[in-house]
Amino acid sequence: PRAEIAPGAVHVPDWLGFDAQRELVEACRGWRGYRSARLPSGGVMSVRTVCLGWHWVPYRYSRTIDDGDGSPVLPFPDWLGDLGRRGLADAYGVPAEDYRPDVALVNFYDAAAKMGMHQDKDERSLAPVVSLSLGDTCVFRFGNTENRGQPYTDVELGSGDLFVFGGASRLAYHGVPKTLPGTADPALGLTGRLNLTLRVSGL
Ligand code: MD3
Ligand code: FE
Repeated sequence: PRAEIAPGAVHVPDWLGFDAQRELVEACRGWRGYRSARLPSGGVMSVRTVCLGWHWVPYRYSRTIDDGDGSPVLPFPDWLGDLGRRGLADAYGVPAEDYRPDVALVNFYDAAAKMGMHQDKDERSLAPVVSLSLGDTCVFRFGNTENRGQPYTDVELGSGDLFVFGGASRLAYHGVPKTLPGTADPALGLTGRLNLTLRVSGL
């Protein structure tokens, strides 16, 4: 079952099987340095993020952890690029051998974390973004390209769900108003929610 929420925005529930989900949770646990990004406005994000390939600091990318100890950013593994290519091909139903994501933002949500409505426009490429969710279900809000408010559609994203955002949806406002604590399968060994977004930096 594959649902086109808007042109270029395709949701594939339960795309990753349970074993693959567990492996991905394990990989996310191995990446160190999750931190809450500080916004220039003074706010601190409630989501905790670790970056692979390029380091994201609102509102730019760099090769070093500029808001940390200045060390080089973790590498973006080949297997994760392969997973992103498979995701894009399955969601759009077309071959995607040219899709080469080089950044992953891995977001961890505890029971209280959320993400306000925003656009992803720090990438210099408008190639699609591939999103994978693990653990607790969340309410994902998919808006429009004009403003942060209505119209929007709320969609629940559960563990193993794939979502691809390309084409006319690439610059749509979106956010996560809440997670649903305690909805993860206990056998997954994850309290909270993880989301990986694979992107092409264009840098
Ligand atoms: C729609 N993450 O990291 S994933 C983000 O669940 C982000 O952690 C959310 O928004 C999360 O920037 C939502 C779904 C998503 C990701 C990228 C998009 C939706 C998108 C880019 C363009 C349009
Ligand atoms: Fe985003």
